[in-house]
Amino acid sequence: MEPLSARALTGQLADDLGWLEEHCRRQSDQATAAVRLRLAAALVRNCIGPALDDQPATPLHVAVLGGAGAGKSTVANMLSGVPAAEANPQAGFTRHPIAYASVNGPLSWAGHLGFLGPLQRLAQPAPSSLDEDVYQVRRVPVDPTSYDLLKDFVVWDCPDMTTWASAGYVPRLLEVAALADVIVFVASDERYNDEVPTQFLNLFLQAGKPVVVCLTKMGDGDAAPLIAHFQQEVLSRMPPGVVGCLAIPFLTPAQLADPARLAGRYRIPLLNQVAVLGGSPAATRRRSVLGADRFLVRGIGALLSVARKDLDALESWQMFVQTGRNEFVDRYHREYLNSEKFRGFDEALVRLMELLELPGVGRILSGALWVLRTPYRLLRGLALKLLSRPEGLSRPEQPVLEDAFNGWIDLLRKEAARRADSHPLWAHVSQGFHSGNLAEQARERFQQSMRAFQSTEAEEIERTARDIYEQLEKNPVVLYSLRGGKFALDIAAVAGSIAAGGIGYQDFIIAPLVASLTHQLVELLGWQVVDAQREQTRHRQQELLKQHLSGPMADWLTKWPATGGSSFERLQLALGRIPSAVQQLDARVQSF
Ligand SMILES: Nc1nc2c(ncn2[C@@H]2O[C@H](COP(=O)(O)OP(=O)(O)O)[C@@H](O)[C@H]2O)c(=O)[nH]1
Ligand SMILES: [Mg+2]
Repeated sequence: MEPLSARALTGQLADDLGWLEEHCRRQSDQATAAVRLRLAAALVRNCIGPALDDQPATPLHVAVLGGAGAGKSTVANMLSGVPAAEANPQAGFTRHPIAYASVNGPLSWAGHLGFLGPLQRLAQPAPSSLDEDVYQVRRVPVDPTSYDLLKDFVVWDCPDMTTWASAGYVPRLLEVAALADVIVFVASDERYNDEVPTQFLNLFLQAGKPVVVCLTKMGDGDAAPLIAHFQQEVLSRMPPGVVGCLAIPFLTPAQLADPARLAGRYRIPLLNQVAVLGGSPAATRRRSVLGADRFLVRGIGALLSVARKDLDALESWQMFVQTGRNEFVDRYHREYLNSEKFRGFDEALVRLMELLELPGVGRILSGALWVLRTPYRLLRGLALKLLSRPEGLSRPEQPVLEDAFNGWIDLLRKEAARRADSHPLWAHVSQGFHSGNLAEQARERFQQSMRAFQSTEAEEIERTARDIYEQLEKNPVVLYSLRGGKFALDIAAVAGSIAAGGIGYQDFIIAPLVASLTHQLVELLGWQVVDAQREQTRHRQQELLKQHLSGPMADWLTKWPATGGSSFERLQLALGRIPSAVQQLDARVQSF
């Protein structure tokens, strides 16, 4: 297969991860997995993709993230130096990401295909409370007398992390978190250890993002104890990656309105933490890309484990198809194969015995022996008739096969109905039976396969039976010695017994008896040869059934839920492609 271009590869991978995320969201207990998948897809499209496409490392992106009312907008203003972000007492005021960029800076960074996934860029300025899948870029004028972070960075103010559910505006902040080269995590004195933001913080650290923690709104004297407390209670349980932990105590309205000039005491340490990463943008970007790559490579198992339930359902379906298949084969065996006599083999025995009679002049002698054996033949025929079981016991093959197949399908139908509530896959199968087309399609396939099976089978039986005497016909040396041997045995036995008893009336009884005995002996040997072949044919037939009928049917049934454009087909596609795409991406990132 042609290796995909970097762009096609990242596009496909982000797509597949996105599909899995959607698939998760349809299941009630998969919110965590959906968040991880969303972040993974966003890392591919916003971080790895552009880098592999040679997008310049500048500007770097700093994302301000945290819980509701933590002071994110306030911190975004500290970073940019202008009160451009609407700080608002109303929780959840900011509903979409807003980028603060320098008026003079380039804007090409937003032009990469797939940038921020489903978020559309707003063409017109709008309030940050606009609740849509959008982002906006606000160009801010910078005060030339203070430090300008925006010459190297874009600062992103984001919606609140209030819920772990991957719905509403959470995916929007995940897009920006994935884009970020550095995250400023804001937590206020009142709610510094809220569960949801803390979980997000952990996730971003797993994604290799450097994080600067900003604790806000404490009294001046409480800064140091709060930092110590936060470090002990929260950060000590986190993966590494927190580059700094700062406090911004409660500011005055004047400071809030002019952070560059009036809050420098808190602003400068914060800027230092972030700006240091701007010293070498290429190295910082490379670090972001490697972190994202590691998240994908290490997390691939966890990312795909969301499909565990689907795979389990698929596996249980597969096992059930197999159970049905075993019953199908057993039934064929029980109701047909075991009792089938293969009449062609009886004929083969007759032909074999005929072959052993002498040809030409010998025929007269053979004929004489044949006459001698007449009483035996008559008696034997009678005995066989009396002893043989009635033929009616074995059913013809076709109805047995059809009944067994119907049994198989019925079994699946009932099981699907029984399990329909347990997983969408079973519901899908049950629906397939319900609408009628699954059973119908299966029957059509079965009929086709059955025709192939039966014609191969008939040929095979005929050939094996024919082989029994044809092999002998083709080997004159063996044939003649067998014929001679049998004849010699007949004659010797008859002559011997006459000689032993002398000529007399008794010979009319003894001679036929002895000639019959020797013939019976030879025929017994013949039976053994033919029976062995018959048994072998049964085995062979079982193989043929597997190869032409039960195997292909089981295959087809197993795959049915994942065909015909079903969501399981898409799932299989995603699960099949993601691991190799991650591997290919990793190879490219490593040489990046
Ligand atoms: N007085 C004062 N108010 C603050 C401070 N930090 C945040 N606030 C206020 O707290 C509210 C929420 O802050 P905001 O930055 O909007 O939080 P966000 O929801 O995380 O963006 C706003 O009304 C801010 O003005 C501060 O240091 N001093
Ligand atoms: Mg805000």
